[in-house]
Amino acid sequence: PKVNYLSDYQPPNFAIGSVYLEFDLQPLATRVTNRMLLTRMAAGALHLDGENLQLISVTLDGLEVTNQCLIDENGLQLMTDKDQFELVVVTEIAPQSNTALEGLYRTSNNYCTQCEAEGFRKITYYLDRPDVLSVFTTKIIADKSENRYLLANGNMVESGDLADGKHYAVWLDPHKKPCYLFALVAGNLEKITDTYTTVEGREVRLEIFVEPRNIDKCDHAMQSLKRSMQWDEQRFGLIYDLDIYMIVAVDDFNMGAMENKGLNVFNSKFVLAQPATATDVDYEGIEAVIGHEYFHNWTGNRVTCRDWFQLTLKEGLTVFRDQEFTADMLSPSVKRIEDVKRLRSNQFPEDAGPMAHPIQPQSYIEMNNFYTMTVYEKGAEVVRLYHTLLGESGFQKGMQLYFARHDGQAVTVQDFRQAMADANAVDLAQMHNWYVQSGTPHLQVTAEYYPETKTFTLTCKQSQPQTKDFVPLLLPIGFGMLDQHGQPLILEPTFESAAHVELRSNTHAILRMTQLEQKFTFMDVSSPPVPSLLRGFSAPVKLHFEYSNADLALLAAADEDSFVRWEAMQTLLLRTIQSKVSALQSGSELALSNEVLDVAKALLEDEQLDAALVAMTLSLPELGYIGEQYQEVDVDAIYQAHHWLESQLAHGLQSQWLAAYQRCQNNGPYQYDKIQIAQRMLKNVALSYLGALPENQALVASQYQLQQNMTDVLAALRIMLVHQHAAAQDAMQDFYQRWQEDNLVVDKWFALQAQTQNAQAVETLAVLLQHSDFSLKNPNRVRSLLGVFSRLNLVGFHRADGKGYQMVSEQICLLDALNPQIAARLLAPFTHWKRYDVKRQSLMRAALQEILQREGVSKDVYEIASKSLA
Ligand code: BAL
Ligand code: ZN
Repeated sequence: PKVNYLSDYQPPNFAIGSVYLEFDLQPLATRVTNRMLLTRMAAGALHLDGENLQLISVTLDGLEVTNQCLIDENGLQLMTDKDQFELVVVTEIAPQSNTALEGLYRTSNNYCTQCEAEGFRKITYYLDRPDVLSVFTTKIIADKSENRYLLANGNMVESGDLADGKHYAVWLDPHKKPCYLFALVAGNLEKITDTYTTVEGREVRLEIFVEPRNIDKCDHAMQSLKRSMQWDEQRFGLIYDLDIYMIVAVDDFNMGAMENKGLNVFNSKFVLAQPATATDVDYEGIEAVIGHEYFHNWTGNRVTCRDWFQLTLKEGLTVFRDQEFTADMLSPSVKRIEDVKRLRSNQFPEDAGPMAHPIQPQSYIEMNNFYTMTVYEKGAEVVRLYHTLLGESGFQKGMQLYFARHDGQAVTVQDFRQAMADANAVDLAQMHNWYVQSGTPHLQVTAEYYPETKTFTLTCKQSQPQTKDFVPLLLPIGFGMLDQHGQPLILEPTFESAAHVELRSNTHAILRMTQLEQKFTFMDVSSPPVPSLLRGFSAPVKLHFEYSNADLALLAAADEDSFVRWEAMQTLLLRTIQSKVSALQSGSELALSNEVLDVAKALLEDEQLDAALVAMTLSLPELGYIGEQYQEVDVDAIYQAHHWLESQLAHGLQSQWLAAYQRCQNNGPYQYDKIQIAQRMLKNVALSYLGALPENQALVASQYQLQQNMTDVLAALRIMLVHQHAAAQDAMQDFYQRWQEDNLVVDKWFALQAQTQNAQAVETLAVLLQHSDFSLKNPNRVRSLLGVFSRLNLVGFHRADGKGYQMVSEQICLLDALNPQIAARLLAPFTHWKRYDVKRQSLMRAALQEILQREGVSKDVYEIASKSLA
């Protein structure tokens, strides 16, 4: 397959001033008439992208030229001398047969589209690239009884009835846009409506469309949309620009959602919620994704990407914006910790594996493979670096200049950096290195205290072992110092250090690291301090500092930064698990240290602390993150050690867990607010420890039976399953009976079983694959079962006889023929084969080889499988 390189970028040789699309919708033969006004920008033939299209005719300025077109599997080529002309291309497509869910397809008997990254070429021949911006008019014709609503981007300018039971609508989007932002939806949907009055006093109509059975689950999404609009005005000064904003929820969707101009299409997982069906995590996810897509209207749509290598320009920035939105709506500390966990569990492994790429990739075979944690989440961390370095007001000045310069343009990550630099009159050239180097950087810190001069010196070194010729990054390190009693110390940098130390308060500073190695020295330090490093997780690096367990206990109890407090306790827990892994491997005994128990006890008993932070601090590190610490992952030992520490903490703190559980009970109606969420979080962490002890089975069962809200129900159910409580199977059955008509809840039922690690995990998977509710055609169901099993069920997926690998790889092959994009996603756990023992390595490689050699393998799957075997 062809490889695309950033270095090959050439501007388009034609511009498309306007495009008029007419769709005559039929499930198996939709006719698309595409009328474009083209203007030559440079010499050469006209090449239009197109895939899987049946060409009917091509007309140039009224003359049919169909026979003069060269057609191949990638598109259509036409030679012409003209500099300006109208081209009309008529094609036919079959949305009903489109299982890849890219282009125009059917979902629950409705029509919808997904065009990013390169799906528009499956709808019609076009210059399918983000730097071709055009004004779109869309006419939709369809059977009226089956398609009550006909929707496209912009404002509806005309509609009416036609013969044969059909009707039509015409939509005009006044904003120039690339075709990846095109959308069309038609079907028998229902809607809820509301309005939002902008800060300028303009009224915007808000509409959320869903299948009729879901109409009572849209309120949270609507409230989230209104909060997003208000927040973007208040924090970024950005106002919505059309008279209408529509969201459509569909059950079959490859991504989470899509920011099409004025007509977002959403995976129903990120719209539908009621307390009985959705957890706190779901509610937060909905608010975040609604916000994310809304924020794209400026960062993505008004200013878009020059080419797909710039994807992080809009995604890193928009993820950063949605993170800040959630932080402002709920709790900044909790949100920061959640994001760091996500990054470490999902992006760090990607950056250490064969698919590692910089946030600005340099090449791709299939662009869909680069909608990654790296481009999105590490990209957001890099945007956060600008924010950390420039502060909120400097960052906002940079954003304003970015929009002033580039509104209506398709630009690059360099343009963003230049706006940040120019607006603040600073040199940010070194930030470039974050965009072109892959791999998680290591930050090695050592400290020296000099009693005679009362000075304290930190020596910081940055490196990236896998990156050849690593060049140093501009790396801000959040920093403070505590004395041996946990009191914060006043920071007094020496003259030489002062230029690189930015004091944000008396006790908190940003150390600006620009070299491979750098020293920072502080004066008037009366005794050896404990440094608090990387506060707020100020850069996406792996920090190495030789803390003693006592230092960690002190930081966990007393630091002013909640991330550092959380991190210190997590490191203590991680160390304990690692010691237990070693003990298991060498056949020796290990007892839990009092240190860990004492800190945990103090945190749990302090009722003044934020319950959410306590819950997160006392949750054990995730298995994947523990595995990350090892060159070779000993699956069984890690799982056993994790289990062991859980029961030690459960036993050692039983009365404290019970007290916390009772303290956090709330019998009032469900609210999605910071306080209730925090209470449920701590309550359910407490219950999960309690549930590890057989005597608490009744307590867990009664929480399930109360059926207060999905957060509590699901937590109880998970605990019952994990610890094999006597009532587990009955409860699972009850749950399925209750919710079998609700797809999103059935997804949870599949996911719960898929992630339960026990000796029968593979057999359970086999049974679930045969379940009548399982389907490879629904991406959410595939992710719930196969995605969850292969990512989170270490014991099952990595079963020593290779049955786990075999079962998943067979499904990947079947899926590749239907939906290559989702099939390629499922490969990720196989790509890390180098991290396992020799026997597992060879089983995983064999699975990859088999997948790769399959006849008709898609380029999506080919790219990932071949790169991971190379
Ligand atoms: N642009 C693809 C979906 C998203 O990131 O919003
Ligand atoms: Zn996005």
